[in-house]
Amino acid sequence: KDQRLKWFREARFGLFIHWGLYSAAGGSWKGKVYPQHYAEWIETWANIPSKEYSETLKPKFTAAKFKPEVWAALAKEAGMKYMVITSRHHEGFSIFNSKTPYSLNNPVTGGTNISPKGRDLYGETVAAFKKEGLKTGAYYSLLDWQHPDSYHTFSNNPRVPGTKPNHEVYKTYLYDQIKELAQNYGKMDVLWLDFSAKNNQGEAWGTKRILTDLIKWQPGTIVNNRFWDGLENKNGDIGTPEKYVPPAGLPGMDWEVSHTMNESYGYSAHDQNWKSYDKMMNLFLETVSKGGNFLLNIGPDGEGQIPEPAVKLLKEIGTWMKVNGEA
Ligand code: FUL
Repeated sequence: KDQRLKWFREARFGLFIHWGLYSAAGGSWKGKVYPQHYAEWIETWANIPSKEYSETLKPKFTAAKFKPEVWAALAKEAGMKYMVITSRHHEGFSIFNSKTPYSLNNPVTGGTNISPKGRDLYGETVAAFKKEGLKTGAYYSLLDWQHPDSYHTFSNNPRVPGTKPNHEVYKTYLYDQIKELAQNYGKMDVLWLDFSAKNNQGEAWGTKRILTDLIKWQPGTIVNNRFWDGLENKNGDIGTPEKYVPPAGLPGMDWEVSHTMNESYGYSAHDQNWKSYDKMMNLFLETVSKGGNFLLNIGPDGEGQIPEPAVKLLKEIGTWMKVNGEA
């Protein structure tokens, strides 16, 4: 374990990227703004059936201005040492090209891969960051709001009439997709699972089998702790406090705070509550001085553009890093 965690303990600073169909909604649906903090949860806030959700958002999720090499250069300039991107968030749509039969063709939405034709947005991002010398990892949601056999935790999505969920089918799907992520994109430095809700804990998600095999596919990988027993259990390699710095750190374990620059992880056009540079630096310094890593989030929009205030902040942080000899 010490061997696997060596780079992570030295890294201190990483980039979190939330990017999926929700990015194309930008925190509103049919003209109505949903003020809830997490724009990546719009499907739940606005009670949108998956079919309508994907039919509306797939054409808007164009990635037309997506330049992964610019993202990677920006992260490097900011002094970041690793990057974790949402290969698939709770909505259930993947930015990697999954070849499982369900991803290619399914009764709910037709398909769950959302990269524009001929592209693999996850693969392109990972490759660009590797090129800059950063470690890379996949966020992968255990929750899935559109698969008919998943638990639909926190989703109001109606089930397909006449079907009965068979969680074994969903477990196999999870396993197969994580296997693809682990086998098709070179070295995977982090697997960031999110999350097993309390009422479905234990082996409900099949994570024991996944993790047992993951270590064979990717012997060096680090796994976070959001599976099996819920948030912040002690089963994974790293604790993952969300948007707060635990006052006394997390004694006895490695950990990483994920933080947002405004309120939301996913892109939100109306969330302009950007943290100041001073506030951000305070959070960063508080985290690392207590022994944690800081995973700072950006939420690109459906075209793949990082909001201007976020770019500015990253550059300012980069200047601090340079002055302090960190970058
Ligand atoms: C949470 C998710 O529900 C949020 O949408 C976000 O991804 C955050 C990092 O983790 O559990």
